[in-house]
Amino acid sequence: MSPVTLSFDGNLARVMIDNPPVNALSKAVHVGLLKAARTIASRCDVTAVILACTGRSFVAGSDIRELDDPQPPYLPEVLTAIETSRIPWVAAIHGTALGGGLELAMACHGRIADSSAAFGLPEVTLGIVPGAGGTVRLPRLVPMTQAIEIVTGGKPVDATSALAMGLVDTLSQRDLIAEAEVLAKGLAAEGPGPLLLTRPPRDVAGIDWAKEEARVAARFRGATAPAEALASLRECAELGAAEAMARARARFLRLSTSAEAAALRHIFFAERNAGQSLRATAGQSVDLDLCGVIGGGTMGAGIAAALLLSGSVVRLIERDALAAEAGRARIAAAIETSRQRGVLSADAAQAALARLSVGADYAALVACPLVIEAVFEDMAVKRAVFEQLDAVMPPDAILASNTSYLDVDALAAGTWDPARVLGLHFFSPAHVMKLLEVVRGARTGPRALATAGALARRLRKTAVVAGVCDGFIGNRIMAAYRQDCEAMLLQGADPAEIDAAMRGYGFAMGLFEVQDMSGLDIAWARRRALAAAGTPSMSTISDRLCEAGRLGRKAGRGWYDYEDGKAKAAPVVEQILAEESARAGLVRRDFTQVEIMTRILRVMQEEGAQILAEGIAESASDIDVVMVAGYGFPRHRGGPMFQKRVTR
Ligand code: T1G
Repeated sequence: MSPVTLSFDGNLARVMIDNPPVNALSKAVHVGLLKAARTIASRCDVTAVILACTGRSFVAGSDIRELDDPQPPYLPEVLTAIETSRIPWVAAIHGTALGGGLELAMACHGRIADSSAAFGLPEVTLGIVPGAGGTVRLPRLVPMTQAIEIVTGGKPVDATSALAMGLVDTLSQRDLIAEAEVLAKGLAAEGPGPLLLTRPPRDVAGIDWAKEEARVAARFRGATAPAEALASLRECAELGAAEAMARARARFLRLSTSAEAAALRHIFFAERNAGQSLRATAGQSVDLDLCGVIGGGTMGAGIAAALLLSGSVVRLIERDALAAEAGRARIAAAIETSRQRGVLSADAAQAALARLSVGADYAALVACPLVIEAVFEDMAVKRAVFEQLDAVMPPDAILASNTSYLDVDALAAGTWDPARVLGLHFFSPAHVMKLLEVVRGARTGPRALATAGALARRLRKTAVVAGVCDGFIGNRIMAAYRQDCEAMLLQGADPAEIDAAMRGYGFAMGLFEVQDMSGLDIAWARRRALAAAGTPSMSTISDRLCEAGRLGRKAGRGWYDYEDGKAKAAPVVEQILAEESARAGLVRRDFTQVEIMTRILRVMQEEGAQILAEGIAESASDIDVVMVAGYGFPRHRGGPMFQKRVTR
């Protein structure tokens, strides 16, 4: 059964694509569209064509699964058949028109959209460039500066913006298909008009391409696709349409087989496959319209803000009224930054805050089907919270801890029903970061797991299931490579060399820059607590820095000295490294960037393999999702386990 159907209503042809879940352009859709175009071309009674999609959206792009083995007929052939039709085609767009879907719409002679539609060319997020004329047709519809942002940024634009820039002809007011038919009949009456490709690109005269190239390179450090996409746009401005199309297609085919494209396709599906076990669980989620949060510090406030932004009513409990009000202020600030970033309107922000109540009495939580604690990261403190919860909460409430490494089984063991206890490890800022580690305790039940899955979907987060161990998945891998980096410091490397190697690989910041930014004292306090509990954890160098008051950027000195906000090599640190190397009996030697990064990757991969072997992670791709979404691993590298697979 073809995913493309053709029907006739008088002299109007209707071409419908029905290829769930997102009407991706598969080979079968190409075949169906080509067949429909040829049938329509053979009919002398047809005067206009409507192209639309069933389901939730217009075409969301080529089927990504077919990109590494494309089969004819290829999309450009389909688009040419439509574009050169003597009968006008009108695309009726709802939902999203992305990638090949927008290229398909631009090959039509007219475009109408409903006001909720979004339009984009996200190919660069997959390590490729538009492969079916997007970089040649788009600048003939919209000004080049806007085409540059859409193509190199990969982000969608909304319907209002699309209308304003000329990407669509009109927005439907009531009935998209009926109004599309009116537009089509109007085009039929006017005649087909000049082909889009015969028009010049818009507003290219003032473009400083060298400046654009520098800007794109700086903005998308390490990734090649955005720069390649800009090159296609420049060719559109400087060459004829046919030559520019041919070059863009060649560039698309070359990039489709690149390591970067393979990595980005991997992580695209890895993110969508993560947390599958949460969807598969037989349990039933609790209602998330009312949630409780305990602790209004950075994490608690971020979690409360995320819940409020999702539409939930939130009850925040702190140790006293003063702390509760401080928590409210933090939550208000988080929602205000979301408003300033355009995530929500001023009215919606006000309504969100109106759904928040704060206090110091656990009794206020009784009606909450889910309570998330985010108090100080100390087992005794958290145990006390769970004891209080156990005393007041009804038996079917789910109790979650935001702990980032503590033993969730130990917390659960202190409650009368461990099945309702699990970990929900958010990443700061919790209302922004997409990753959520769902820590499944040995006795966590299906309702708790189903609730975690529903919560992740509600908050539009990517949930990864982790078993209980010190650090779960991400923090455990980070602890492993941090330990090896400090070993390299003793063997002769310096912090700047290690940070440079990581930046060169594509990390936004290196390990020691990150530590200085977040503060060395947090890990120091944990090491001292572990030592006091009889499980010392080595980090001699870092301990000496903290003892010397070198707590990081906030103290003006850490691994680096800071002057006017700029990091400089610190002679004190070099002295400490020399002393500690001597104390360890090591002769310091030089390290190359390749050796540093190879070693960091190997340690990540070995720890990841151990995490898999212990059943802490459900798949290697889940580990990649955690490291990319939560620990800065460069997305265009796909993750440490993907790198292990491709560089065997
Ligand atoms: N191909 C194949 N499957 C896709 C897909 C695609 N393009 N897009 C989504 N899916 C699947 C996804 O794996 C999931 O499957 C389900 O649809 C729902 O997706 C020639 C070459 C459209 C904004 O990059 O951005 O066109 O897990 O969970 O959150 O120049 O999907 O249910 O089995 O993400 O509502 C360009 C990618 C391709 C768009 C919807 N297009 N997709 O988000 O649902 S390259 C893209 C998205 C191209 C041309 C080039 C999002 C979405 P399952 P979801 P969502």
